[in-house]
Amino acid sequence: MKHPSSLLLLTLFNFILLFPALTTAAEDSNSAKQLYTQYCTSCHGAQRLGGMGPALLPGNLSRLRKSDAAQVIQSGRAATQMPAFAHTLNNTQTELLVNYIYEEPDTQPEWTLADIKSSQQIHFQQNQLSSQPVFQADLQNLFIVVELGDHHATLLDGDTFNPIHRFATRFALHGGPKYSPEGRYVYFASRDGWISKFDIYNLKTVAEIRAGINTRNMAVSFDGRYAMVANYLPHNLVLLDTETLSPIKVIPVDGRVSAVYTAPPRNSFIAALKDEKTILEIPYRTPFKVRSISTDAYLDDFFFDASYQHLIGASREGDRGQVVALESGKTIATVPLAGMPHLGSGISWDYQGKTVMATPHLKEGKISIIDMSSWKVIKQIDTLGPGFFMRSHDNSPYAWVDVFFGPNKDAVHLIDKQTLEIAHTLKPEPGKTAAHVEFTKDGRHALLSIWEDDGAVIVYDSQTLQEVKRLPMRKPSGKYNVYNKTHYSAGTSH
Ligand code: DHE
Repeated sequence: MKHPSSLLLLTLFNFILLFPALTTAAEDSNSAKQLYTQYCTSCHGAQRLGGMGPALLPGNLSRLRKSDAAQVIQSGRAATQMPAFAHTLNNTQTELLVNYIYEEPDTQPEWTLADIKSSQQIHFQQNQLSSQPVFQADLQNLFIVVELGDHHATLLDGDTFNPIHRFATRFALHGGPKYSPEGRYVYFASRDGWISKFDIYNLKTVAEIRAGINTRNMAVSFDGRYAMVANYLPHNLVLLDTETLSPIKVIPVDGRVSAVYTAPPRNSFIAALKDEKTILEIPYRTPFKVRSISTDAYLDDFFFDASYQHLIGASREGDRGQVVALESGKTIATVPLAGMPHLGSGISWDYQGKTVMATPHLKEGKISIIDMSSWKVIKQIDTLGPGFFMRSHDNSPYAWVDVFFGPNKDAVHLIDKQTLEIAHTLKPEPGKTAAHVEFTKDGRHALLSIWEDDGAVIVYDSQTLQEVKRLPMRKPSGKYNVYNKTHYSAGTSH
């Protein structure tokens, strides 16, 4: 047995040894929190639940090593709004932040069916509103333009290019809004989980609901009855009834959902997971039973052939795409595609009697052209830098692609769809980001964003490439034409 004085000495010794360590740990955690508040909260949310940027919780970072997370903090992340902090944060501060974002939160974030239900806001009952539009225009040739600069959207007449109505949206919309089949309603998803239903005929937001904490995107069924929301947090898909946006079902999944799309000929929604090598198919009918298809790789981004028999998907890190036959669930081909192909931006057209698809790459200045019957890359076109969005129209000889990243962000290439060469390069406003094109219903005009806070939408004659009109807008991002979207035009996003 030890003498009491030696015990005291030992305790003191331990205290001296431990105290600085304890203080440092406490200080570390405080300063990590301070650093997080100062540099990360505005995009990733005070509780790390996501906002403009994704949620930063261990469950959502499972595919990212800590060393890679440190690299992202120091150098930024390609193809996202994440800036580089190398000049602001030293290595110790970066390490503190990395450890902080991999810590489990004090309370696990939850967003249950009850939470979803209680967030629902019905601003107008559908039967109180007119079934006739309160303005005159070709209802099939309307555009919704999302203005990220001040979180608004503009309804634009696609014949006169006059704005019809400008309205507030939720914070940080992401992904293309989705129309009901006849084009009366448009549904928006925000990165922080809000789904809004806007009645175009009455110019009113009629219903809203928060379907998740950190949302990826949403899809609307071909018949317009259901909306499916893909979430990063919680890890689930949420099925809504489009009439009131009431939730029908929460489908828990393993990890984050990469994206969900509607597959009209299959009468189903198709989603892919980011943290499991899995595709999910959910039919548009009760009881919405989930079919699970295993894949050989993670799918961060994917695209379908016109018949929705095949899905081509790729992970951001890999060097090849996978082609999955949806009926059999088998991977039938791999396609060499390095440099982060952005398959979600892919478009397709007829080339020498076959269908080809084109995809930009987020990390390399090139466009890959893939033969959709042999699944071979038939050409890679060098561009002035990595692009984000591609668009065309059956009546346009060109596929338009931006150069979203790098010093040539003000350039837009027009690829001749029959020679597969760059036919023109436009610089609509030197020094300003030019991005995302959409065509009018007849393809005669192409609308392009000057993606800046004091930006504009420029209307081009799509044959002569002359500027027809310039409409000032606050950081206009995507533009979505009712006809092209509701008819699943090959040159546009679905
Ligand atoms: Fe997007 C669509 C994923 C970053 C603006 N983007 C999509 C879709 C996916 C996706 C899966 C299709 C959803 C749909 O339309 O239903 N986006 C990703 C990413 O993984 C990535 C690289 C990283 C991330 O932050 O999530 C990313 N996206 C951005 C941006 O930084 C952009 C430029 C600005 C922003 O809003 O955050 C951006 N993404 C868009 C837009 C669309 C989109 C405008 C719709 C394009 C369309 O024409 O349909």
